[in-house]
Amino acid sequence: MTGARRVLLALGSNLGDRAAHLSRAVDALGDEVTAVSEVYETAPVGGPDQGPYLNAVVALRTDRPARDLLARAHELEAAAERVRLERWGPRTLDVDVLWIDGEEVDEPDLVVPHPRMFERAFVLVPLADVAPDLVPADGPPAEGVVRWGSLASDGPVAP
Ligand code: PH2
Ligand code: MG
Ligand code: MG
Repeated sequence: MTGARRVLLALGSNLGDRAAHLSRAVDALGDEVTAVSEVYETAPVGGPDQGPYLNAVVALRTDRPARDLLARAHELEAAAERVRLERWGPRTLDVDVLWIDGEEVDEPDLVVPHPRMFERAFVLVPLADVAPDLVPADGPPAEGVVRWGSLASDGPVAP
Protein backbone atom coordinates (compact mmCIF):
# COMPACT_ATOMS: atom_id res chain seq x y z
CA MET A 1 0.00 0.00 0.00
CA THR A 2 2.71 2.47 -0.97
CA GLY A 3 1.29 5.97 -0.85
CA ALA A 4 -1.81 4.85 1.04
CA ARG A 5 -3.62 7.70 2.71
CA ARG A 6 -6.50 8.01 5.12
CA VAL A 7 -9.82 8.58 3.35
CA LEU A 8 -13.15 9.36 4.99
CA LEU A 9 -16.44 8.50 3.30
CA ALA A 10 -19.93 9.50 4.47
CA LEU A 11 -22.77 7.01 4.10
CA GLY A 12 -26.46 7.89 4.26
CA SER A 13 -29.72 6.06 3.62
CA ASN A 14 -33.38 6.90 4.12
CA LEU A 15 -35.17 4.43 1.84
CA GLY A 16 -35.77 0.70 2.22
CA ASP A 17 -33.74 -1.30 4.73
CA ARG A 18 -31.48 1.57 5.69
CA ALA A 19 -29.09 -0.39 7.90
CA ALA A 20 -28.72 -3.14 5.29
CA HIS A 21 -27.75 -0.55 2.67
CA LEU A 22 -25.06 0.85 4.95
CA SER A 23 -23.80 -2.60 5.96
CA ARG A 24 -23.54 -3.84 2.41
CA ALA A 25 -21.57 -0.76 1.40
CA VAL A 26 -19.10 -1.23 4.26
CA ASP A 27 -18.72 -4.92 3.40
CA ALA A 28 -18.14 -4.11 -0.27
CA LEU A 29 -15.41 -1.63 0.64
CA GLY A 30 -13.49 -4.63 1.93
CA ASP A 31 -10.21 -4.74 3.75
CA GLU A 32 -9.26 -1.13 3.03
CA VAL A 33 -11.74 -0.17 5.78
CA THR A 34 -9.94 0.73 9.01
CA ALA A 35 -12.86 2.03 11.10
CA VAL A 36 -16.63 2.45 10.98
CA SER A 37 -18.45 5.00 13.12
CA GLU A 38 -21.56 4.33 15.11
CA VAL A 39 -24.78 4.69 13.13
CA TYR A 40 -26.91 7.77 13.82
CA GLU A 41 -30.53 8.45 12.97
CA THR A 42 -30.74 11.99 11.67
CA ALA A 43 -33.42 14.44 10.65
CA PRO A 44 -33.28 15.21 6.91
CA VAL A 45 -31.48 18.43 6.03
CA GLY A 46 -32.73 20.22 2.88
CA GLY A 47 -34.63 18.62 0.04
CA PRO A 48 -38.29 17.62 -0.03
CA ASP A 49 -40.33 16.17 2.81
CA GLN A 50 -38.67 12.81 3.47
CA GLY A 51 -38.05 10.24 6.16
CA PRO A 52 -35.18 10.17 8.65
CA TYR A 53 -31.73 9.02 7.58
CA LEU A 54 -29.25 6.60 9.00
CA ASN A 55 -25.79 8.13 8.67
CA ALA A 56 -22.31 6.78 9.32
CA VAL A 57 -18.71 7.58 8.39
CA VAL A 58 -16.15 5.03 7.20
CA ALA A 59 -12.37 5.43 7.35
CA LEU A 60 -10.23 3.72 4.72
CA ARG A 61 -6.54 3.40 4.12
CA THR A 62 -5.98 3.28 0.39
CA ASP A 63 -3.82 4.48 -2.45
CA ARG A 64 -6.78 4.79 -4.84
CA PRO A 65 -6.89 8.22 -6.50
CA ALA A 66 -9.81 10.54 -5.73
CA ARG A 67 -11.46 9.76 -9.09
CA ASP A 68 -11.41 6.03 -8.28
CA LEU A 69 -12.99 6.71 -4.92
CA LEU A 70 -15.80 8.65 -6.58
CA ALA A 71 -16.32 5.84 -9.11
CA ARG A 72 -16.41 3.32 -6.25
CA ALA A 73 -18.97 5.48 -4.43
CA HIS A 74 -21.17 5.52 -7.53
CA GLU A 75 -20.85 1.74 -7.89
CA LEU A 76 -21.99 1.24 -4.33
CA GLU A 77 -24.97 3.55 -4.92
CA ALA A 78 -25.87 1.66 -8.10
CA ALA A 79 -25.65 -1.66 -6.23
CA ALA A 80 -28.25 -0.26 -3.83
CA GLU A 81 -30.41 0.61 -6.85
CA ARG A 82 -30.32 4.30 -6.08
CA VAL A 83 -32.64 6.34 -8.28
CA ARG A 84 -31.80 10.04 -8.69
CA LEU A 85 -34.98 12.10 -9.02
CA GLU A 86 -34.16 15.39 -7.32
CA ARG A 87 -31.29 17.02 -5.47
CA TRP A 88 -31.19 15.99 -1.80
CA GLY A 89 -34.18 13.72 -2.33
CA PRO A 90 -34.67 10.39 -0.56
CA ARG A 91 -32.22 7.66 -1.48
CA THR A 92 -31.36 4.05 -0.70
CA LEU A 93 -27.68 4.94 -0.45
CA ASP A 94 -25.54 8.04 -0.72
CA VAL A 95 -21.76 7.71 -0.53
CA ASP A 96 -19.76 10.94 -0.40
CA VAL A 97 -16.00 11.39 -0.41
CA LEU A 98 -15.46 13.69 2.57
CA TRP A 99 -11.74 13.89 2.99
CA ILE A 100 -8.44 12.54 1.66
CA ASP A 101 -5.37 13.22 3.80
CA GLY A 102 -3.07 15.71 2.08
CA GLU A 103 -5.26 16.10 -1.01
CA GLU A 104 -7.61 18.74 -2.36
CA VAL A 105 -9.76 18.30 -5.44
CA ASP A 106 -11.86 21.02 -7.08
CA GLU A 107 -13.59 19.69 -10.15
CA PRO A 108 -17.18 20.13 -11.33
CA ASP A 109 -18.30 16.71 -10.08
CA LEU A 110 -15.87 16.19 -7.19
CA VAL A 111 -14.83 18.61 -4.47
CA VAL A 112 -12.66 17.34 -1.60
CA PRO A 113 -12.82 18.19 1.25
CA HIS A 114 -16.59 17.93 0.87
CA PRO A 115 -17.78 21.55 0.78
CA ARG A 116 -20.53 21.10 3.37
CA MET A 117 -18.97 18.56 5.71
CA PHE A 118 -18.17 21.05 8.48
CA GLU A 119 -21.72 22.47 8.53
CA ARG A 120 -23.57 19.19 8.94
CA ALA A 121 -24.11 17.53 12.28
CA PHE A 122 -25.12 14.33 10.44
CA VAL A 123 -21.53 14.22 9.12
CA LEU A 124 -19.61 15.68 12.07
CA VAL A 125 -21.08 13.47 14.78
CA PRO A 126 -20.13 10.15 13.11
CA LEU A 127 -16.87 11.70 11.86
CA ALA A 128 -15.90 12.38 15.49
CA ASP A 129 -16.04 8.60 16.15
CA VAL A 130 -13.41 7.73 13.55
CA ALA A 131 -11.44 10.96 12.89
CA PRO A 132 -11.80 13.30 15.87
CA ASP A 133 -8.79 15.31 14.66
CA LEU A 134 -10.93 16.59 11.76
CA VAL A 135 -13.84 17.81 13.88
CA PRO A 136 -13.69 21.42 15.01
CA ALA A 137 -14.25 21.82 18.75
CA ASP A 138 -16.87 24.50 18.03
CA GLY A 139 -18.81 22.50 15.44
CA PRO A 140 -22.59 22.84 15.14
CA PRO A 141 -24.78 21.39 17.90
CA ALA A 142 -25.71 17.77 17.29
CA GLU A 143 -29.35 18.71 16.85
CA GLY A 144 -31.51 16.09 15.14
CA VAL A 145 -28.81 13.41 15.49
CA VAL A 146 -29.48 10.40 17.73
CA ARG A 147 -27.28 7.35 18.16
CA TRP A 148 -29.10 4.45 16.53
CA GLY A 149 -26.73 1.53 16.94
CA SER A 150 -23.72 -0.01 15.35
CA LEU A 151 -23.38 -1.95 12.12
CA ALA A 152 -21.50 -4.70 13.93
CA SER A 153 -24.52 -5.51 16.10
CA ASP A 154 -28.04 -6.23 14.92
CA GLY A 155 -30.36 -3.29 14.95
CA PRO A 156 -30.93 -0.22 17.02
CA VAL A 157 -29.88 0.36 20.60
CA ALA A 158 -32.62 0.32 23.22
CA PRO A 159 -34.02 3.79 23.94
N1 PH2 B 1 -27.84 14.03 2.72
C1 PH2 B 1 -28.13 15.03 1.93
C2 PH2 B 1 -29.12 16.04 2.24
N2 PH2 B 1 -29.69 15.90 3.53
N3 PH2 B 1 -29.88 14.85 5.60
C3 PH2 B 1 -29.51 13.87 6.45
N4 PH2 B 1 -30.02 13.84 7.66
N5 PH2 B 1 -28.60 12.93 6.09
C4 PH2 B 1 -28.03 12.91 4.86
O1 PH2 B 1 -27.20 12.02 4.56
C5 PH2 B 1 -28.40 13.94 3.95
C6 PH2 B 1 -29.33 14.91 4.37
C7 PH2 B 1 -27.44 15.19 0.63
O2 PH2 B 1 -26.61 14.18 0.32
MG1 MG C 1 -24.58 13.52 0.38
MG1 MG D 1 -23.70 12.15 -2.71
